[in-house]
Amino acid sequence: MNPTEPTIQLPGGWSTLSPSVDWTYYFIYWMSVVLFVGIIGAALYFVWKYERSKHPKSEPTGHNLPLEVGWTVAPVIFLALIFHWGFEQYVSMTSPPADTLDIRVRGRKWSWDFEYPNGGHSPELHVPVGRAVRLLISSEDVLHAFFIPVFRVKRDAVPGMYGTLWFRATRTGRAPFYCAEYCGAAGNTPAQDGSYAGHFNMRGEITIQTMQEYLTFEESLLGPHPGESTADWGQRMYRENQCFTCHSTDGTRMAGPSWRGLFGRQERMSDGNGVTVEENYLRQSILDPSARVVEGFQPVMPTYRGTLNDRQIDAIIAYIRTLH
Ligand code: HEC
Ligand SMILES: [Cu+2]
Repeated sequence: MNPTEPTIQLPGGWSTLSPSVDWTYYFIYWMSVVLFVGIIGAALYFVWKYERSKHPKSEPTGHNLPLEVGWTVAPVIFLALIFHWGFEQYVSMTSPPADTLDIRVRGRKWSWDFEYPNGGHSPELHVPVGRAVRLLISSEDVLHAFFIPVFRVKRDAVPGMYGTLWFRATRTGRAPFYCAEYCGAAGNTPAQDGSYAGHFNMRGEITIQTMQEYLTFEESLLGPHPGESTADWGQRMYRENQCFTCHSTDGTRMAGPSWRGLFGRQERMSDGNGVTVEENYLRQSILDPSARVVEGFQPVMPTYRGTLNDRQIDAIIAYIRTLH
């Protein structure tokens, strides 16, 4: 289905849902225009034509059955049609196809966080063109609503439950999204950097791109932040992947060995062999933890194969090297 051009009333329609939504909208709109002009026009005409002073002796003529049946049945047919289209569209809007690409959308005062299938987070929303995308929407505080006008989709973000919506974009480009539920403001006092915070901050632009570009973006989320050194990125991986629940960096013994002074250390494995800790050993410990178990510890570490990619493992090793 082709994208549609913007009009005075509606932005361009960029999803497979938009043509039928727009058709229903314009049908109701033009029906209202015709009825408004017709009814008000007829009323004015009759006021003029049947003015009391022109017909001083006239009496009411009683019923006109065909006319009354007609003006009851005709609107009922139109309303039934509108209901039918609306219901049909509601059903297709709420039943995504089976193979959607799922992105988590979290609203909070006053920003959105998008979490991609590979676990990467970003304040930016990128989606591939032509692929069915499902948004899983939730809120961390108050009511928000996620609204993408070009796709003709909107969904409340309700604390304590998930809302979903789906769409299939029909063209690439950038288009605005909004929070469509007033969610408060921080008051009239600007923050230290001079900015005001509130509901109006929860708008942004969705980027619709080819699958290749989208995958590149998604992959980049797993890399270092701009300006972050490899070791700092590794430290962030240590936090984000919760390695800290078993590994300290200050020498404290937890469920796993501390990372302090780990690099270059001589260690004894539970099979009695000795190891000097270097890159290949660390890499194997992360991808295949039960291959060589440090003496005195239980083999409880999960594998991070498929969770951490090569660059992330390099970054963690760079971080470990800084822990003397
Ligand atoms: C559930 C607890 C647990 C978590 C979570 C955990 N580990 Fe471990 N880790 C262990 C244990 C126990 C050992 C020692 C036994 C072994 O070698 O398997 C260990 C050993 C290691 C070693 C070898 C240490 C040495 O002294 O030789 C490395 C490197 C390591 N883990 C990296 C990581 C990284 C990176 C993460 C996070 C991405 C992580 N671990 C998360 C429990 C954990
Ligand atoms: Cu909001």
